[in-house]
Amino acid sequence: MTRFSSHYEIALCGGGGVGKSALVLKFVKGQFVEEYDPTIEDLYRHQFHVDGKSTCLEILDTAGQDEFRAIRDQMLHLGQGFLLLFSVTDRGSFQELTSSYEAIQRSKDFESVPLVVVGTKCDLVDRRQISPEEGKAQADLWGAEYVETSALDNINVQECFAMVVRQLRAIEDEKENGSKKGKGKKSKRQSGSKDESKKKKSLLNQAQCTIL
Ligand SMILES: Nc1nc2c(ncn2[C@@H]2O[C@H](COP(=O)(O)OP(=O)(O)OP(=O)(O)O)[C@@H](O)[C@H]2O)c(=O)[nH]1
Ligand SMILES: [Mg+2]
Repeated sequence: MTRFSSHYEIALCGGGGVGKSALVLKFVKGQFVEEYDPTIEDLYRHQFHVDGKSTCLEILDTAGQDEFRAIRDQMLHLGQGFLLLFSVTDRGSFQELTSSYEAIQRSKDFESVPLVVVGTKCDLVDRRQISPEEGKAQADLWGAEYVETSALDNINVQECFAMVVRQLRAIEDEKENGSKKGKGKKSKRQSGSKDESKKKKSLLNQAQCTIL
């Protein structure tokens, strides 16, 4: 049986005002934040259970506003898994997803990474501009999962973080099974990820941001 990591680093990306901070604050503190205060960069730590197993997440809440993009792009390589957010009420934020996706891809040298596309603010039914089908089709193109959330109504807030944790665990499972099959031989992917974990250490060690 695979011994999963006790902690993972997750980064939230997406355009300004799509609800990244509201989602993470609902997840970590259980509070919905009504006012919009653009993020430069914040870091959170939160322990929770996924499928009966405890895990600690270090969550990087990145800037969506253009003026802070450079800071965001410097930090993305620290993420192991990503939530890519747009607002279902804002087609512009859906179109902006591609540039966030490309920034993630660049930061990970174009290797595939655990990714969940998140359509936020699904409580705003009358203002919807993107259908679930359109959101899912985009996620499928990137080999990602798709989920819709509402930080206001507490819909799928825990679930979107659990989804990315499951993807990370599945990769660990795959690696462990691969190494058993390879009878101790190091695969290219394994040696790469070891280097990466050395280089990466922890978000908490490297982040210049506020830890909340
Ligand atoms: N109705 C509704 N409003 C939301 C939801 N999530 C966020 N909002 C509102 O949307 C606005 C922007 O939310 P933020 O979480 O600050 O957006 P952000 O993506 O962190 O923005 P940046 O930090 O600039 O990138 C705030 O006024 C929130 O109250 C939601 O699920 N439902
Ligand atoms: Mg924010």
